Amino acid sequence: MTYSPLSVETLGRRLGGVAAIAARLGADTGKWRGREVGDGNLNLVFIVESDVGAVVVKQALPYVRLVGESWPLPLKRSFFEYHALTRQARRDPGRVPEVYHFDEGQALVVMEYLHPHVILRRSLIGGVVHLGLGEQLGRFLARTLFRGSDLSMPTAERKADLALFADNVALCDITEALVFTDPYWAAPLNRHTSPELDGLVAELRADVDLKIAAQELKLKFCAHAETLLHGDFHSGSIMVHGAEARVIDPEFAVYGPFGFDVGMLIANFWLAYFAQSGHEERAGERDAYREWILAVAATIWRDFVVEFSHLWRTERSGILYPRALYEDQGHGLAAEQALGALLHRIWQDALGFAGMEMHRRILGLAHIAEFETIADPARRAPCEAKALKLGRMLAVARDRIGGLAEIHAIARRLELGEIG
Ligand code: SR1
Ligand code: MG
Repeated sequence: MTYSPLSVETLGRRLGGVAAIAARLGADTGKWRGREVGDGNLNLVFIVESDVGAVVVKQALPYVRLVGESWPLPLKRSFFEYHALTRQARRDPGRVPEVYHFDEGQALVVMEYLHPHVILRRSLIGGVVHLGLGEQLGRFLARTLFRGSDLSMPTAERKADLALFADNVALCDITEALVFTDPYWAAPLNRHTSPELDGLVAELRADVDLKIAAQELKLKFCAHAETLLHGDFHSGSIMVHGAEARVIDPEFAVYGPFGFDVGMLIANFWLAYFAQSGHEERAGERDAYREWILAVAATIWRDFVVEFSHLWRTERSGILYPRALYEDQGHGLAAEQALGALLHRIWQDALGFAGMEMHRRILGLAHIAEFETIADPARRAPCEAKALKLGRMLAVARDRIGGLAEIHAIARRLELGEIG
């Protein structure tokens, strides 16, 4: 059958014959209840339930949902999502939804319904704490990034994956344009809180050091194929329930630099930090929550380092930094030194990517609910301005920033209006 988008009405007829789905919902499609719940920028997402079970059906549309049919987008992104999910499931078991069925022609993935999980952004807007969040996300980053690289994989397998994901051209193109280029000029699809931010936006577009930083980071993203990335790792790609976090939506998966996913994710916590004052009914009522957000960011990095270092010492079986050259020659200390240098470079890259993400979510096409749900522009703009300023510092000074404590001290002072 040629590709055709699903609808609530056609779900039963189109999917009823798939054994893996019938095994979960029952074979009587008359008892299936479907609803479309997609609120992302690209795809259709259905929850299909019956009295005996539930599944999620995610189907790519041949265009960008956020923009419409004027922006065509290959269906093949569903293929990349499926392949990324299978690899992430092996590299960090239990952290991504289980895949029940993949249909390449229909560009659809049927997977585990995470319930009663919600998108992490909703919690960050609502002021909800999730214990263990930073630990789980830091470990996921370390495990997927280390195990997807030449530090760990048999190199023939790694090169085959590099070739497979290299075809994810259209989604890379979105990132290359929307993250690294468009925020820094008056690109047609850009928008920002106007007129409140007009002055700052003009300043940033005139900032040549920032433009250079953005293109240096774009070069890393395009050309440094170090490991398999999630590729779109923000708080809309994480579902949470209590103390459990699950990672979804890796359709932007591609080989890229270790620091990319790390920086994009941590940036989303810093964005949420600056959004809090727009959601407070009384000034200061979210002080403790703000501190929790910074603590999560710090824990992500800390546990990324801890787990990555553990894997370096126990699973370094790829062609890079071979044990034969280090430990087996009595040069264990040199291996530790090499690890430290690599982590330091990942840290600097991550800060740069974080700066880009903080800018594009305020200046570009794809904004985030943390800010968008602050209805009053007079309240939203100061939150966004603080994030833009921190983002600029991270991008331009990424090789001169000591540690998270330094960044968080600056974030607090920006928040309090002590610096601007
Ligand atoms: C046109 S797509 C815009 C954004 O949505 C996705 O979630 C990615 O973040 C992309 O950059
Ligand atoms: Mg997504």
